[in-house]
Amino acid sequence: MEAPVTVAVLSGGVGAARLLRGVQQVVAPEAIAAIVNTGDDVILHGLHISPDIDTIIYTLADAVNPETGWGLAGETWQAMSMVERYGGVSWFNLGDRDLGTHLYRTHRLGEGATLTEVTGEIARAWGLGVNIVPMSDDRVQTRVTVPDDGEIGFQEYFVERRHGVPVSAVRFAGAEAAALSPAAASSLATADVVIVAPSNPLVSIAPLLAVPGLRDAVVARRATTVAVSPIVGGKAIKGPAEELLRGLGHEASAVGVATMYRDIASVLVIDQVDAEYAADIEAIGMRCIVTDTIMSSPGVSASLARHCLDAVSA
Ligand code: FO1
Repeated sequence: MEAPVTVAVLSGGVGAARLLRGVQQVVAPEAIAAIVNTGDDVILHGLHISPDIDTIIYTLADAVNPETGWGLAGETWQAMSMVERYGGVSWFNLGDRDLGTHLYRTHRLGEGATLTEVTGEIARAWGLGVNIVPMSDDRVQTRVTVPDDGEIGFQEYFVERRHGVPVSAVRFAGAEAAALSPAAASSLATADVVIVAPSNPLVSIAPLLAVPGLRDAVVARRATTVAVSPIVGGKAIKGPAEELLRGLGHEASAVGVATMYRDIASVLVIDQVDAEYAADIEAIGMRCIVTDTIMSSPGVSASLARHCLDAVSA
């Protein structure tokens, strides 16, 4: 790919962060916009926490905890140990340095800054060139319905209950009233290529598509939109995608992902493991690219990014 391109990546958490690490090896960071899900955001201890934004920023800054894919490497937990001593909320582990991010974000939001503005300040403070763009500056809350407790917040499901309970419904509270962020709107309109990152289709990509205007902006340029399947061999690389898909009546496979994405993307990139499904995916009306999608190294991430760009470039 010769000509300099601009790329927008519809992003959730860990899978998106790994793909973005590959994209920035192939495209100038300043030419990349990560449009990030904020449905995972949670207010705890009076602090506004944006997990998917922070996972992406910390990963691109090479500061993320490599074991977990979230939070900072080399953390200490003194503040949380004090909260625990008092019997406070301690199921959501916030490291001492990570807390500084949430203190700053909460302070700036309280001053009237938008989430887009404060996210830009935090990303620049980590020296990032990639544009990290919240899907909206308005609150959107992913809420899931589980047995016994009814509807709970995403983090209460994912972390407090270790996503160990069945989910019968997912809702994005506030989405219908949320405004697509201006930065997200302009990057979706002007990017040469849009990549749907290998994030959870139901709780990371779906909240993005629920923001009015975002889905239509992607559909309008379906020919230059490529999705990477987060399901490999019927399983998610990380997180509850497989159980969520099954529980909500979707097929937990690359073909199932194709049926979910065929209206918004013209190409689906799948792993070698699922090569046998390429014909089924093409029968659904998407071009199918088979390559390594398990991003075990920055080199694989870069190769995957290049396959995505080449798949939809003139
Ligand atoms: N995930 C966990 O499984 N356990 C945690 O204690 C936890 C704390 C946490 C703190 C800050 C942050 O930005 C993310 C954190 N995550 C934790 C990940 C978070 O639940 C994300 O929403 C998931 O990675 C899904 O995107």
